[in-house]
Amino acid sequence: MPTSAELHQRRSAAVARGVSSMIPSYVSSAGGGTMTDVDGREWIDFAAGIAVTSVGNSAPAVVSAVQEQVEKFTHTCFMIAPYEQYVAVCEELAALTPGTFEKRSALFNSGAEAVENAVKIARHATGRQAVVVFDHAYHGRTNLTMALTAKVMPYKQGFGPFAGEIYRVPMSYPFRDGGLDGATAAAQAIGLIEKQVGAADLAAVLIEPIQGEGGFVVPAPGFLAELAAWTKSTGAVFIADEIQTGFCRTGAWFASFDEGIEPDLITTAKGIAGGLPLAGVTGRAEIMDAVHPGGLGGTYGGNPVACAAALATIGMMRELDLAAAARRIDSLARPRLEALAAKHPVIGEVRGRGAMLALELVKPGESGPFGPAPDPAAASAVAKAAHEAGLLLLTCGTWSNVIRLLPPLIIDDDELDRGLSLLEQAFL
Ligand code: PLZ
Repeated sequence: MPTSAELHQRRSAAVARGVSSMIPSYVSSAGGGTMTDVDGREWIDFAAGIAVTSVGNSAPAVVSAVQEQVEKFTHTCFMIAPYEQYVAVCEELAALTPGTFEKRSALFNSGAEAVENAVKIARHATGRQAVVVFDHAYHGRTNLTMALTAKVMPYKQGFGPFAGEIYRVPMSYPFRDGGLDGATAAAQAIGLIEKQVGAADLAAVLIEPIQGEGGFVVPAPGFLAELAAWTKSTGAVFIADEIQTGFCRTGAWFASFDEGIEPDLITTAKGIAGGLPLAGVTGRAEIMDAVHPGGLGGTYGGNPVACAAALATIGMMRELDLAAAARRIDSLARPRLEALAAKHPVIGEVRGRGAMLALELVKPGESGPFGPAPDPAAASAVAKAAHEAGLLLLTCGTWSNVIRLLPPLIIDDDELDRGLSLLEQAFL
C-alpha cells in the first residue's frame, strides 16, 4: 500500500488545489469511533466525516443493505422507473420529522442540493421571492447556497455573482449579542425583515436550529419558536436546515423537537445514510405539492443504494436509540469540557447539544466590536496538536475560533474517554 507521503505527492499532481484536506494522512479503514491511515496509525474520530457517519463507518447493517441493493440494481433513475426504497425513505422522513400533518418528501444527493430545492419549493408555493437567512449561516457551496452562506473565506471569495433576493439578519448568539433573550433577539430580526425585506414579498425564512459551520451557535431559548410563529403569520415558509443537526445528532431525531417547533420544510442530509450521499426536503404536503409534476428531480436523487443505506441507518438509530447515545455523549463530555474551560481562560464558552459540542476560543480579557476577541490561532494550534496526537478534531466559526466535537454516535465510552483526554492534552 502506498504511504501517505507518496499519495500526497500523487495528489498534488492530480487533485485541484481548491479541494483541501485537514490532515495529510490517507485513510485505509474506519469503523466504530476510530480510523486507521495507510501508514498504520490509529485515530480517534471526533469528526464523523463532518457529522455524517453517526452509525459508524461501514456499519455492518448498512454494509449488508448496500450489498444486497447493489446486487439487485444500482440505478434506474426515480424519474424514469421508480422503486420502493425511495418511497420507504420518504415514509420514514414523514414519520420522524416534527409535526403530525400530512407531509411529502423529495430526495437529492447533497445538502446544498436539498437547500436549493427547499428554496425553489418555497418560492413556487408562495409566489414570492425573498429569502431571509442569518449571520454565520452555512447552507452550501452551490451558487444559490453560497448566497445563503454568510462566511466569505473560503466559501465565497471570488465566486460571485451570487443569487439575488437573499437577505441576512442577525442570529441569536448569546455569547456575542450581550445575552439577548430569545424573544428580544427574534423581535430584532423580525423588525429588520419587516422594514428591509417586507413580509408581503417574503417567500421563506431559512435557519439552522443550531448553526454548524458558523460555530455551533445555539440560539437563546424561544428565538426559533418566535421566528417560526411570525413567519407563519406572514404566509411565508419556515425552513429548518437540519442537515448537520438532524438524525439524532443533538439528542433527538431533529433539533426542532428541542425547540418545540414544527417547520414547514426541513432539509436533511449527512447522518441520514451512514456515509452514502443522500439528502431530502420534507414538509407540509400543500407546500411540497404546489410544484408541478416534473418540477423537481435530478438523475441520481434518491439513488437506490443510498436509499437502502438510509433505511438501514434509520433502523440502527431506532434500535440502538442513538438519540439517547447522543445525550449520553453530552453527559460524559460536557463536564470534562467545563472543567477544561475552568482551567484555560482561552475557552470563552462551552456550548452545543447532544453530540454536537463546542468550545469557543477567545483572547482572555480582550473584546472588540463583536464581543470577546476571537482567537483563531489558538483554535488552529489546539486542532494541530490534537491531530499530531491522533485525534480527528474540527474547527468552525465565522472567526475559525471554535473547536467542535462531532463523534459518531456509536462511539464507545473508552474511545470517547481517550478522545477527550487527547483534547485535554492539546490545550497544554
Ligand atoms: N447545511 C447546515 O452543515 C454541510 C460543509 C463542509 P453538503 N456542512 C459541511 C464544507 O466545507 O463544504 C451543510 C450544513 C448545513 C447545508 C450543508 C451543505 O451540505 O452535503 O456539503 O452540500
